[in-house]
Amino acid sequence: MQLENELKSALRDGQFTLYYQPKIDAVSNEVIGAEALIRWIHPEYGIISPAKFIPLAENSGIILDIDEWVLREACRQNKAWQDQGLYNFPVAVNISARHFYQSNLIPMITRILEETGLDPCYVVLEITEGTLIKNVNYGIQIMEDITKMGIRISMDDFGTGYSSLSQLERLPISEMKLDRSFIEGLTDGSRKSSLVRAVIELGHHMELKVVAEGIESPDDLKFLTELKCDEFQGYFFSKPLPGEEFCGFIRDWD
Ligand code: G
Ligand code: G
Ligand code: MN
Ligand code: NA
Repeated sequence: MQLENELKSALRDGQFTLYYQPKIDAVSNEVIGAEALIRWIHPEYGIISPAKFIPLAENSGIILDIDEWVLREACRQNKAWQDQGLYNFPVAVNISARHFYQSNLIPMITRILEETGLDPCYVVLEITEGTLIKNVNYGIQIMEDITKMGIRISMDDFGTGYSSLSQLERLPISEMKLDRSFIEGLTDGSRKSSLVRAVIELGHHMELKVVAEGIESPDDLKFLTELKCDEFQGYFFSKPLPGEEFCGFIRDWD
């Protein structure tokens, strides 16, 4: 409860920061995107994981302000790095389920794009399958409004939540991110690897890019490459990094 009460002042006092984790193209081996991940630098407790405070923020409603701050900061930073000639690739931002159905979502996104001058083609919104449980028809309508703006949508934690395959075909998404649990402990010829292969094929039949999260080892990379995954994200390439370090990572990458 105490942390929950501190969220508002934390936002006001600038205690949140974004880390960035690169996404790597399976074929070209180039960095082709980054996911922005929030961290709370607490004056007393140090770095607090979003796994801990995002649920509290959703509870208290302050998540709307946090999501807005994250989107603005990610767009501002992406535009600044592009202007500095560092790169040209999209930034992916997580939108909480609670925020998704707010009527101010689209106006908020529009305003932030205007303010920051970032082209919408450089923004990806990551939503989880669970977001659609509430109301799939309305959810799809919102997704369509977002994609009409030129923003792409990625289905995060794919395979762990709603997973209604009958609806998948209706979703205006451009990418599915296979949840880490699919990648953990993959071995050749196992039932799990058959499942992952089938899911990746399904994604490709739906004309989606398939991203594997949680790539931690050369073996993970080898398996997922063989299974024709399109993009990778994980500690094997890089942990989520503070902005400065992320710049260094991009400069050194080849
Ligand atoms: O970065 P980390 O692996 O600790 O993130 C833990 C969880 O918090 C993940 O489920 C991630 O999607 C979520 N998360 C991270 N950053 C954000 C954010 O900026 N907004 C929202 N809504 N969730 C986030
Ligand atoms: O739920 P979402 O996919 O948005 O959350 C991403 C989370 O996964 C972040 O908290 C990030 O720190 C974490 N993460 C990223 N790469 C790896 C990895 O290779 N292994 C593990 N265990 N976690 C990872
Ligand atoms: Mn995500
Ligand atoms: Na995920």
